[in-house]
Amino acid sequence: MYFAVISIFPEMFAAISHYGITGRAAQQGQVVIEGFNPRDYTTDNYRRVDERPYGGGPGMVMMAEPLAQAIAAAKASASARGCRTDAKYCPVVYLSPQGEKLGEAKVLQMAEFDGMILLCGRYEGIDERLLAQHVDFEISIGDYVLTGGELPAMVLMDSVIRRLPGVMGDDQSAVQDSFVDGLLDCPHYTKPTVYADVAIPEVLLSGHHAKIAEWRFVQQAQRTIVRRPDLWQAFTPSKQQLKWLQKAGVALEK
Ligand code: 9D3
Repeated sequence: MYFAVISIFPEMFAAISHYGITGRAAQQGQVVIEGFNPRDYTTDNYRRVDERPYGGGPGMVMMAEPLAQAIAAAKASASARGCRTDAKYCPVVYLSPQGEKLGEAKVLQMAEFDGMILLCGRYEGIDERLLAQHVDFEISIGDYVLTGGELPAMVLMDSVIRRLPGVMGDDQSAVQDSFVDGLLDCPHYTKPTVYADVAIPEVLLSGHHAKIAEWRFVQQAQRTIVRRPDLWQAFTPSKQQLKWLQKAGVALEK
């Protein structure tokens, strides 16, 4: 999968290109991450990418032209790398507080693209005419205020890259995780068996795989009920899970 990032701080993306599972995916060529700095597409001596807003007010606004040039360069590179540049296959995505809030369903959809061009804003925002002409959709990562779109772009890339076939070490379907099955994760324990005078739950040492699966599911359910009643509301237990919940005395009325 191809990622172009349009950012005045392209060096920030070392965090995702060089470390951990995403770093390995980049090294192995499963993903290509390429930065385009709008400053490189300016024509003035100061390499200005921002200007004062028409109508007044605080802060600065990113100018359209350098961003348009950077997007054009990104599309040319995407094409040269065999990525179809149609919005259907390689959309321009603006990371924006006004965007649709990112969730695992959207991540899974986005993992189907050939690539994407991620537009990262700084300052107060971007000239609306650039957005209207070039942006296919907008994504927010949540309702809190950040200083720019780079960290949200990396959050999006990380969540998409780990859904690509062959990126996670083991069989992906075998990797149990929160949100995929709609519940929070169970607690995890490793060596030593006693730490700070606290022993691990005995069932985990039993070697009884069915009992362990049951214990883990009940833990997931209990945590989800307390911490994320919204997720519990949307969860439909299987027959087996219903039996486990009844046995554990977990109330089912929602
Ligand atoms: C005065 C109005 N500004 C501050 C409230 C608006 C504003 C502009 C630019 C707020 C944040 C930003 C920078 N943030 C992003 O570019 C951003 C973001 C975020 O701040 N939170 C969650 N998701 C995202 S995606 C991009």
